[in-house]
Amino acid sequence: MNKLCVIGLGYIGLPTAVMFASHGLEVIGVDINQEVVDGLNNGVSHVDEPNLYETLNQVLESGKLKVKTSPETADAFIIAVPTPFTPMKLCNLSYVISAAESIVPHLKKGNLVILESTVAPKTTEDVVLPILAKSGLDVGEEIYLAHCPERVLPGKIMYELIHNNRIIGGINEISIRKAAELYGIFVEGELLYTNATTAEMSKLMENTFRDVNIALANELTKICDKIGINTWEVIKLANKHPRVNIHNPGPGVGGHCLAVDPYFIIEKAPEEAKIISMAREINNSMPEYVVSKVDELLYYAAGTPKIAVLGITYKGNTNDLRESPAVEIVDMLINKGYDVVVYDPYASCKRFAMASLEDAVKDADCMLILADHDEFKHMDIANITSTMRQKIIFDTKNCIENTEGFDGLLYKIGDGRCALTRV
Ligand code: SAJ
Repeated sequence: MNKLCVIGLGYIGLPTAVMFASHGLEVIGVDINQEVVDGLNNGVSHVDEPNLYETLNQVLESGKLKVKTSPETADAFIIAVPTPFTPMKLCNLSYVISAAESIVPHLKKGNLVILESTVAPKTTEDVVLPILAKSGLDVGEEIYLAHCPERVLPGKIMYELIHNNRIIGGINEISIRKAAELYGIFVEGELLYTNATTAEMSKLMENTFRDVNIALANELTKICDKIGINTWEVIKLANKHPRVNIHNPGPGVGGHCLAVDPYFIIEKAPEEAKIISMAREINNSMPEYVVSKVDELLYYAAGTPKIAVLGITYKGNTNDLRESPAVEIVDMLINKGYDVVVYDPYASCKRFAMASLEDAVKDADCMLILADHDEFKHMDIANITSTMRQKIIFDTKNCIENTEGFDGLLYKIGDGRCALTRV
């Protein structure tokens, strides 16, 4: 195995291409976006990931990685293109299909094709395989096909690519062997062999497991709220049991994985996927729940209350806005007539009024924390809130640790207190 073509140079494809190139393969990175290709050829990465930049420049300089807009012949092809969901919450395979079609003219006997993109079960066998067969080669006998889903966490991609276990889901034994040979070049975690459809389902279930468990925590929050007890205390005590791990409630579930992958299972078995569907519904209901709590907290506020939103990303310490519940919450608050100003040290959103922390908080009636950036955890709360009109903090991420000197109201999601009566 000498030459590899990676189709799709996004969050996963680019680090993967760089990783293989830095381990000695001749890699052709392909992206349909000319701007991305031009940028990379000038050493500018559109993916901001720790430790990626240096290695990227090394492999570009050494010529091990070449970046272009169309594929060419190689020994192996990796497809790592996005699989967004359609408005009907179905897996949109258009990028996977066009990526697979783009390599067909370049396929030759002995080639290996890997699908890394997260897809609904059976996509490798029912969608990708027939496309590759158009080459006239026998898929399974003359060319090999596997689904090897990525499982890395943004922010730790370069580390996790090497150290995580990797599922190798081949359409037959020889495909598994060939794919294992490829990933064995740099993967230090365990290589886990299975068939393609099982690999697809395992990847989806990892994120679905997390989504369902977060839904359980969010449901618990609503229940504790009704009963009048503190959710965080319940979770802390229950998690003292050695086999219990209740997740954290919050303003909802975002990102391109947990908020998307469960739908790919629901799509295949809507009647059976009851808990999975319900979990999606519960997590999707959290923005509305947060807004109802803001309404309660600001019930007595005069005029048009000003809300300073801290954090617009889908989770802490990232600039990623995809499926962010915070964006939905801000939209809802604006539609309700609140004056909303957003501060985020990592990201900006053109649709909203963004400001510095000081300006966002000045004269505000409520500080609403929607992402747990480290910066927020260690804020000097007493000082920062001193210019607020009403010192009300609503912490939906339970991230404020130090309240020394703060004389206002700190309300946390799952607090169990009626927000209205506390003001
Ligand atoms: N969240 C909660 N409560 C929690 C944990 C998370 O409300 O207790 C929220 C977060 O705020 C965020 C969302 O869930 O909005 C998702 O965050 P996350 O950190 O759980 O997941 P991702 O989407 O950043 O990354 C996941 C990871 N999957 C798992 O941990 C099973 C990662 O390993 C995968 O590679 C990635 O999805 C992916 O690409 O599939």
